[in-house]
Amino acid sequence: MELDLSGNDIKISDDINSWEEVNLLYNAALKQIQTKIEILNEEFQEVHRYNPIEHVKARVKVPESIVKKLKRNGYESTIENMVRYVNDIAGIRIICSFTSDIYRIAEMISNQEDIRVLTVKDYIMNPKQSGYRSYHMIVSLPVYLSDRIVNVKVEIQIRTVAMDFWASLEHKIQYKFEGKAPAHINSELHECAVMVANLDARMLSLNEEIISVSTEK
Ligand code: 0O2
Repeated sequence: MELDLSGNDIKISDDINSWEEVNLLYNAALKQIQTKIEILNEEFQEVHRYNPIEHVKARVKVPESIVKKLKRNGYESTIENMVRYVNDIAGIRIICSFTSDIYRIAEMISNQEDIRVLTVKDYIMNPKQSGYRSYHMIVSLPVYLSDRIVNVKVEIQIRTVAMDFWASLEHKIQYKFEGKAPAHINSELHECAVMVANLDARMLSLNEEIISVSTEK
């Protein structure tokens, strides 16, 4: 039997009706995707003598945050609504050194045969109004249980170390001010985001120069 927790065509059987079940499935999906990313990174290291990934963080969203998100979007707190409307119950964040690594990693993930890319949001090409930059993908992948296969959604955020530094500070500030930070702080944060984008571009071009010198030798 194959169940689909990945799109609009959701068939939630009677046996997926508890948070524990949902938690198990999303944790399993995260473990699988983490292993895939580790393998891709090791293969890349083997072939190109270079690690595109600095580190990876994974988490299952806590029930309180899921309920808050549902409420914010006007949905009742049911298991069905969680699975249907909350795309980031399972979230993984991949941190790399250079902007070019982001697209390389995204492509390697999309090329995996059992991963289906549902949506892509490129906040690097199109930064958010806040200045936020990152590459987001919602993917689905099959989790194999003893009696069935369940397709589970995972949100993947890919960003550079510098983008991550900015995003975590901005997140802390917005949390502190409950999303209503004073205008001068928001504008300072926006300026910092532009500086981060420039820094990323300069570091990338420096790295490309280093690579071209070492391949000439
Ligand atoms: P948390 O606590 O990080 O989990 P969707 O999730 O697709 O239903 P949305 O908002 O359209 O809703 O998705 P989007 O734009 O892809 O953003 C999802 C996540 O990206 C957020 O999760 C944040 O982690 C991050 N993010 C988006 N915008 C910003 C920003 O301006 N600043 C920072 N620091 N992070 C951002 P959550 O659910 O908001 O929260």
